[in-house]
Amino acid sequence: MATQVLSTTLTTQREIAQAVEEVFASTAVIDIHTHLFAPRFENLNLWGVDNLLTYHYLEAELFRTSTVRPEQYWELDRPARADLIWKTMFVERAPISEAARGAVAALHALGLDTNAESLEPMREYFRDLDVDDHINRIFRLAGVSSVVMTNDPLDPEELPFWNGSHRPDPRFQAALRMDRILNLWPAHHEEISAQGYEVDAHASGKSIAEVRRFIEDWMRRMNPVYMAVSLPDSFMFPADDLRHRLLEGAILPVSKDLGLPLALMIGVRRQANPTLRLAGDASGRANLLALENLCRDYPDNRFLVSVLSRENQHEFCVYSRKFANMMPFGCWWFLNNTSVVEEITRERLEMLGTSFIAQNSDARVLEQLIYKWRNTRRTIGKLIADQFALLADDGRAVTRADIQDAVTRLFRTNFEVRMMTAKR
Ligand code: RAT
Ligand code: ZN
Repeated sequence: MATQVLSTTLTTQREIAQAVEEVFASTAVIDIHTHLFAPRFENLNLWGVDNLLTYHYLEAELFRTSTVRPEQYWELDRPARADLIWKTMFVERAPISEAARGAVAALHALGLDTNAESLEPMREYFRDLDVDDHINRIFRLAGVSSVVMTNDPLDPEELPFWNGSHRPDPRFQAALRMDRILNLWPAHHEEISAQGYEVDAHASGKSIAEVRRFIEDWMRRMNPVYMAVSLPDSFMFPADDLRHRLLEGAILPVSKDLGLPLALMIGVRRQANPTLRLAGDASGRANLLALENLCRDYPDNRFLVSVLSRENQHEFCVYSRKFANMMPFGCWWFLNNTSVVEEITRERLEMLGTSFIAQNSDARVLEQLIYKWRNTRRTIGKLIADQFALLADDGRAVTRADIQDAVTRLFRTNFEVRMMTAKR
């Protein structure tokens, strides 16, 4: 784009809105938290209509819409589940919820008939695709340059793919996820022992040092861009618990020494309704004093933070103003709906300017990138345009370069540069 155009002053609200739309359309984002997998992870790399429709956000809605009981649903194979969801939520009624509308947007973007009664023509379409080309096409359609996966070194399904040599795929970066270690130690510590580390049920003796060695070894194997954990609404730090000892003795020191951010995703109530499996998690208000204590007491550590409860968002913004070692990111999970994204992102723009990471998709199925990023561009685009229109009104010349700079920070460099540069 010519410098002249970049430096032209935009005066009307309309010019500003149009420039934001154009800048957004031409800026590929980095999707810093997803559950997608590179093709080398074979069956973990989810794509296609059956996976798209059996997304757990849609499954949760199915049980409100249909009389099918969870135990009956889980007995079906994936195509039968997808057929049921399609019939109930897309054929028999208009799919107006955010997740349902999203599936429509993704299928429509691929040229598929979203009014079809049967899924067969769509299955036919996906059957013939070359996975690698398809990934490139979806990234292009979604305006995404790379995504960060969620990689758990204790996940038995994932483990086999980390053995031996693999060529890194620049489209998919790793993130070392530690939920099983930090939240579910009693059930999973033996899997750490099975990998050759001397740990016990109480994390006593050499355990903490061994967890550190375990994490460092996995760092070398995965080359992650950050370490991550999701935490319950009851999370507290400091605390007289095992999680505290693991964080203090192993995770925080490794994160600091390797210069790798620790992502804290706070406020999930796992398995509020276990019969719904992955769809059974809920959200709860957390005590953000834990965040204050961590950010203040570990000033040389960097934290990427997302908070799940809407009720926590204002204080979260305030804390973000206090701690430069903390980078807020995204509108997570139950927050990733137009109305809530609008509300909390507007407040972040007002209180933090462009010093946060505006969104991530949390996609689990490749094609979801299309709708999640389309929604984000549409919703957050308006908010950015509003801020610039107010700025122009207040007497500052606004240029396309200003807008490009804001969008690049919010969707790329606050992660790529501010979070990643200290990585060794
Ligand atoms: O958004 C989701 O798909 C959730 O199920 C969770 O995976 C959440 O995003 C997480 O990373 O824990
Ligand atoms: Zn997630």
